[in-house]
Amino acid sequence: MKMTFRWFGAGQDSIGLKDIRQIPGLTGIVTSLLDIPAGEAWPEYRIRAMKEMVSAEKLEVEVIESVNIHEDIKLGLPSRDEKIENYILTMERLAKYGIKCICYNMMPVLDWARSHLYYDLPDGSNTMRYEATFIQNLTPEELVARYAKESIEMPGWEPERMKKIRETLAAYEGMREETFYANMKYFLDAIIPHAEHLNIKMAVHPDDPPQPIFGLPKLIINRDNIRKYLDLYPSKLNGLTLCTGSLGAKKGADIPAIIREFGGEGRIHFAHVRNLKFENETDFYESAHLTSCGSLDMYEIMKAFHNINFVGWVRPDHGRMIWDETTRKGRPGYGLYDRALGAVYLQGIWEALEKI
Ligand SMILES: [Mn+2]
Repeated sequence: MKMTFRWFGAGQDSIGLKDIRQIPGLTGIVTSLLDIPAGEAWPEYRIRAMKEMVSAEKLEVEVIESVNIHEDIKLGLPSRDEKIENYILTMERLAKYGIKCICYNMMPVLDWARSHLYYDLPDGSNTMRYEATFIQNLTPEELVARYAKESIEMPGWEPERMKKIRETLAAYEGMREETFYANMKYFLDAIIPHAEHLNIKMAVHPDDPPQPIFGLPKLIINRDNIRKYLDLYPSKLNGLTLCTGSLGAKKGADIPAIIREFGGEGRIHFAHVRNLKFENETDFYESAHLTSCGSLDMYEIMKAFHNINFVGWVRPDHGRMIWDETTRKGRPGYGLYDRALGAVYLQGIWEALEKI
């Protein structure tokens, strides 16, 4: 296991690489070029500059999260071919600079969604929360406006993209699950041969949360659908980002079993490991990483990774905002301190597993 930490990039993150470097046990960061719209090829000079900046702090960058998939690809529009060509160009350029894994997701229109970005917890910290009925009672525009008001820009919620939300939602209306899978297959058929040639591990991130919002198809949400997606192109390079918080937001999901099954086949390349606390069947808030703070058993999750001899990248995921972080305007879920505590906690479990 290699412990990493998400950094949003120069000018995009209020947390600096110098601070991240002081978190014990990290090998590197996971980053992206957030200002480049989905569908465009990443310029080589930008990749080089990012790589140099990270290397200067003696941190590795081997994982990109994310190179986003243009909506035309998910919808299967004729214009998808040009976007796929740009995607492959980006993969080639990233490989040249030592990138070994690309995380992406197949969520239609909306990226991840929460009802509350700063939900107060009794200990004085705050965190993100998902309340199903709250979201169901909002229009898409209201949800977007809510995010715009409460927060700085968040990845996946770029204002330009959100302006067209009604139009994009309409494009998905009536789209059958099988069509969506066929569009995904078209994409994988095009890119995985290049991933094999470049030795870049492609790691799809599950849909978050694992339930439909505004009637949009949500497919990568459970064991069976992950199997279906990975079977669309049976190559080890067509793999998974195992996100405990996304898959775990469906009550009863057996995450250790999913890790053993797909990890045992070498199909898990990257992992987001975090906890959440259920308030009822569908609603939850994002708790501190410890097992005792949430509803997921983090020891069993790390044990499953240990059992499969996981050698990929792990990062702590969303944390609470603690120690007055909110006033510094960190991105919701991506403060420094609680994620740093999470990184150290997960490494503590791992050390114990190694020594048993
Ligand atoms: Mn995740």
